[in-house]
Amino acid sequence: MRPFIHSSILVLVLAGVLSAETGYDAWLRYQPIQDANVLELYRDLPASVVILESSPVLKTAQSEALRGLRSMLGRTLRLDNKLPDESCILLATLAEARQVLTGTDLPANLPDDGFVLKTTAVHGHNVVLVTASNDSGVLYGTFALLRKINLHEAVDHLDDREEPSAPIRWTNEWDNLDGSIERGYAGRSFFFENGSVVPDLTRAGDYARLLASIGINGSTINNVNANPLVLSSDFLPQLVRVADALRPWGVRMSIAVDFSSPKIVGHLDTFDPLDPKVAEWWKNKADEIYRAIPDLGGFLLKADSEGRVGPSTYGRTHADAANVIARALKPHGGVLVYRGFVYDHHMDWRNLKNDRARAAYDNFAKLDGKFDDNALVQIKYGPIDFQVREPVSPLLGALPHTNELLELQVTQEYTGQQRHLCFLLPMWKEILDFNLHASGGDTPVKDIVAGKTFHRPLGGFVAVVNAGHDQNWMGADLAMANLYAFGRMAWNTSLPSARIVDEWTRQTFGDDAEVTDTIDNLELRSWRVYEDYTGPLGAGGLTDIIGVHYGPGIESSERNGWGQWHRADEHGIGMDRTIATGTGYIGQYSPPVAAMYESLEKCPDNLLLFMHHVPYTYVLHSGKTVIQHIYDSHYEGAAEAGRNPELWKRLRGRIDEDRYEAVMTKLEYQRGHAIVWRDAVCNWFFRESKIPDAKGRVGHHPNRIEAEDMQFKGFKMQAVTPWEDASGGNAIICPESRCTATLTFKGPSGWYDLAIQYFDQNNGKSHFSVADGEQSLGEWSADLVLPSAKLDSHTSTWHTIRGVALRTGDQIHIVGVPDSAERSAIDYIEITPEPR
Ligand code: GCW
Repeated sequence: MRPFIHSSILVLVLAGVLSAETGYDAWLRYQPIQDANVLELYRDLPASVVILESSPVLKTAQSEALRGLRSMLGRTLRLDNKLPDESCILLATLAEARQVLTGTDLPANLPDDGFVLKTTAVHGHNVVLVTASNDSGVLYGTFALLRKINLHEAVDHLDDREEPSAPIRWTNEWDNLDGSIERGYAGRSFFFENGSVVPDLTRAGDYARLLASIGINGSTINNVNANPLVLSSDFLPQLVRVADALRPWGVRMSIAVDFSSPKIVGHLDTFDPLDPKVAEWWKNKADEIYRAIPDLGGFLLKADSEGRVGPSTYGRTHADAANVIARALKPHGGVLVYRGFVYDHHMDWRNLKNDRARAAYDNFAKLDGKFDDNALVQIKYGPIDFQVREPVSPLLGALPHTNELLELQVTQEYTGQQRHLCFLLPMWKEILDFNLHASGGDTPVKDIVAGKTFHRPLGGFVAVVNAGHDQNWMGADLAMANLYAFGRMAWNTSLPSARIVDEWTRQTFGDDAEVTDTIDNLELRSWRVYEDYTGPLGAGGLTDIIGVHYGPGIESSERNGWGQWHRADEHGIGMDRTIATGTGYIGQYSPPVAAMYESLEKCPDNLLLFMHHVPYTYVLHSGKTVIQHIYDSHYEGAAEAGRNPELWKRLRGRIDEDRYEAVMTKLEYQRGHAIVWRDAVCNWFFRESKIPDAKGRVGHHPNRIEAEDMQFKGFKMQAVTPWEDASGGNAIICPESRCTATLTFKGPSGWYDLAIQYFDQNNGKSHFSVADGEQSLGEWSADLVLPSAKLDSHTSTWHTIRGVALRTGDQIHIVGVPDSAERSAIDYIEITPEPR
């Protein structure tokens, strides 16, 4: 018998116990390398890491190198501030490197933030050089070096040069000063609470570290629906603290401002952008802020949109509004970002020529060339609003003389709010690679927004992230891939999706092949799967448009002024946006693109209903009718989402238990909610079109027993609105303190899975239990955080009890115990033979 446990095993066991995986470290876990062959790759790595100047960002780079190498290689390097008489890792700007590495061939220049990794030598000693034209570039190079090691790549003969695709790579955070986050799905703000900046900004600094590691160089920290108070002099010291927290990571803070600030904060009698008093006010305000925060990135402005005031108050243009602020920022090197998301949300829905999709182009294309050089127009990728499928915004191709930013969303506002897995990089890549033929030739979106196509001085990429206080930043472990992907894509628009996701998986979960294959595959399929069970053929807008944008709400988009119309009726579906007979939207594209969309024959199926109104019987390129496509895609998508828990199961024991369980819970939830989506959409279109599903599925659920068909004690029937949010349009609710619903099992004896569809509101935590006769089968609390206090498609949830032995004639009882306003509502139970 061996008397001792080997000490390295003990260390490992302890490390496993001590470091519960919360997801906080995200892709920067720097997992210790165990494999001796891999460790061997780094055996000759130098023992010291050197910086020659102690700027905050270079110091950050040095300590990050120490941290990463210590964690991955188990080695603690020496920190030096001059070249030692031995080999070293040198983190230096080009100017510094030139002075000490006289014999090394260094690039004459590099664009800001670009870097070089190079293995070289000085006085016979090996030097691993990370160099760049600015400090941030050195930091990005350091992260690149660490990433290589994290991915187990050799680093002994380095000769890499990387340049960012575009100068601006920012996040927008829609954080309110009260600590809430608009369209945030990961808890409260880590910047603000109760009208102030939080006392402890550690978390903000850790967030900046994550951003820096993927090359993001700026962050707008407050909601575009801006509180004017951010510009009050009293608030400035607080902003200074946030800027201080982000600065060591090379992340420049910027702020969203309210256009009426000269009046509200400055007490002028006007905010007319052409009034000299107003210009003076903006100038003084910028001077004041830059005295305190010299590296502020600039201001972001949402004006004349969704109730925000803007230049229209005085009959001025968006360019007038942008320029008055841009000129105030210019002397300080700041930029003014003006949102292109301007539309009328009181449009008359009866007028078939009205079209929200036209708005951005109609508002801005005519102003091309009128914006100052340090102003940018930030344009959402599609003409509507972050839908699961939209064509590329035509405005992106219509501003050759204006700086542009492409706006994407990491926060999954319309794509499942992080409760559903939806990895958006494949969508973003389609957008980036889309050829707008803006100047007749090849002009992919990625080159236009980077400023390359039209030789603009500024340009780039922005993502609305809305990271929050939840341990894992986005509220879901797998959703973090979207943040990682945004940064990597903005840094290098040519990196393939598969490469980016695989980098993320390896760094986040380790390099076990089963783990990487499973997670990469789940992520890469997930956007298509989500699109399949939510929105068909570019129709968009099948969610609850005027509410929380989460579950299905097929008609919510219609008969109101918000303009996300799909115009489905008993005959057909889709918006006619053609030049010939429709809203003329298609005419906003260049001729080759317009010709593709205008023609029914050439229009791709996946955007058909965005561009055309067609009957349900219209036959797609796929050979299916539109209605059959709607049914099939929803059934296929839900079935695919339904398989995800099974796939995830393979990872039990291969990753840490904490994240295994957390992800499994999410995937199980998604499986049930995908069915809510499938049924609501299919039932609604069946009722409307009256065309049955050729495969006989819609409206037929052989394993389903409606709650209203059970025998109940205490429960009462309740109609659900809209009707498609509940199976059969009805649920049962418990108005008493405890209610029971009973059914007699009529199937053959055997093994079954039971799924109970219930409603988990956010105004109570009711309790459910299920029993077979006297024997308990399971119990749970309805305690998910879902965005509604009603019986509806947002709260409809299911709970599965697997592997139950049932006999014909068994009595199954479901007991509900309500809590507060949540009345233990049940929609149905599904009893399915256990899959073999
Ligand atoms: O998508 C919509 C959101 C709003 C948001 C707006 C915008 C911040 O539903 O919550 O407001 O877009 O982008 O300005």
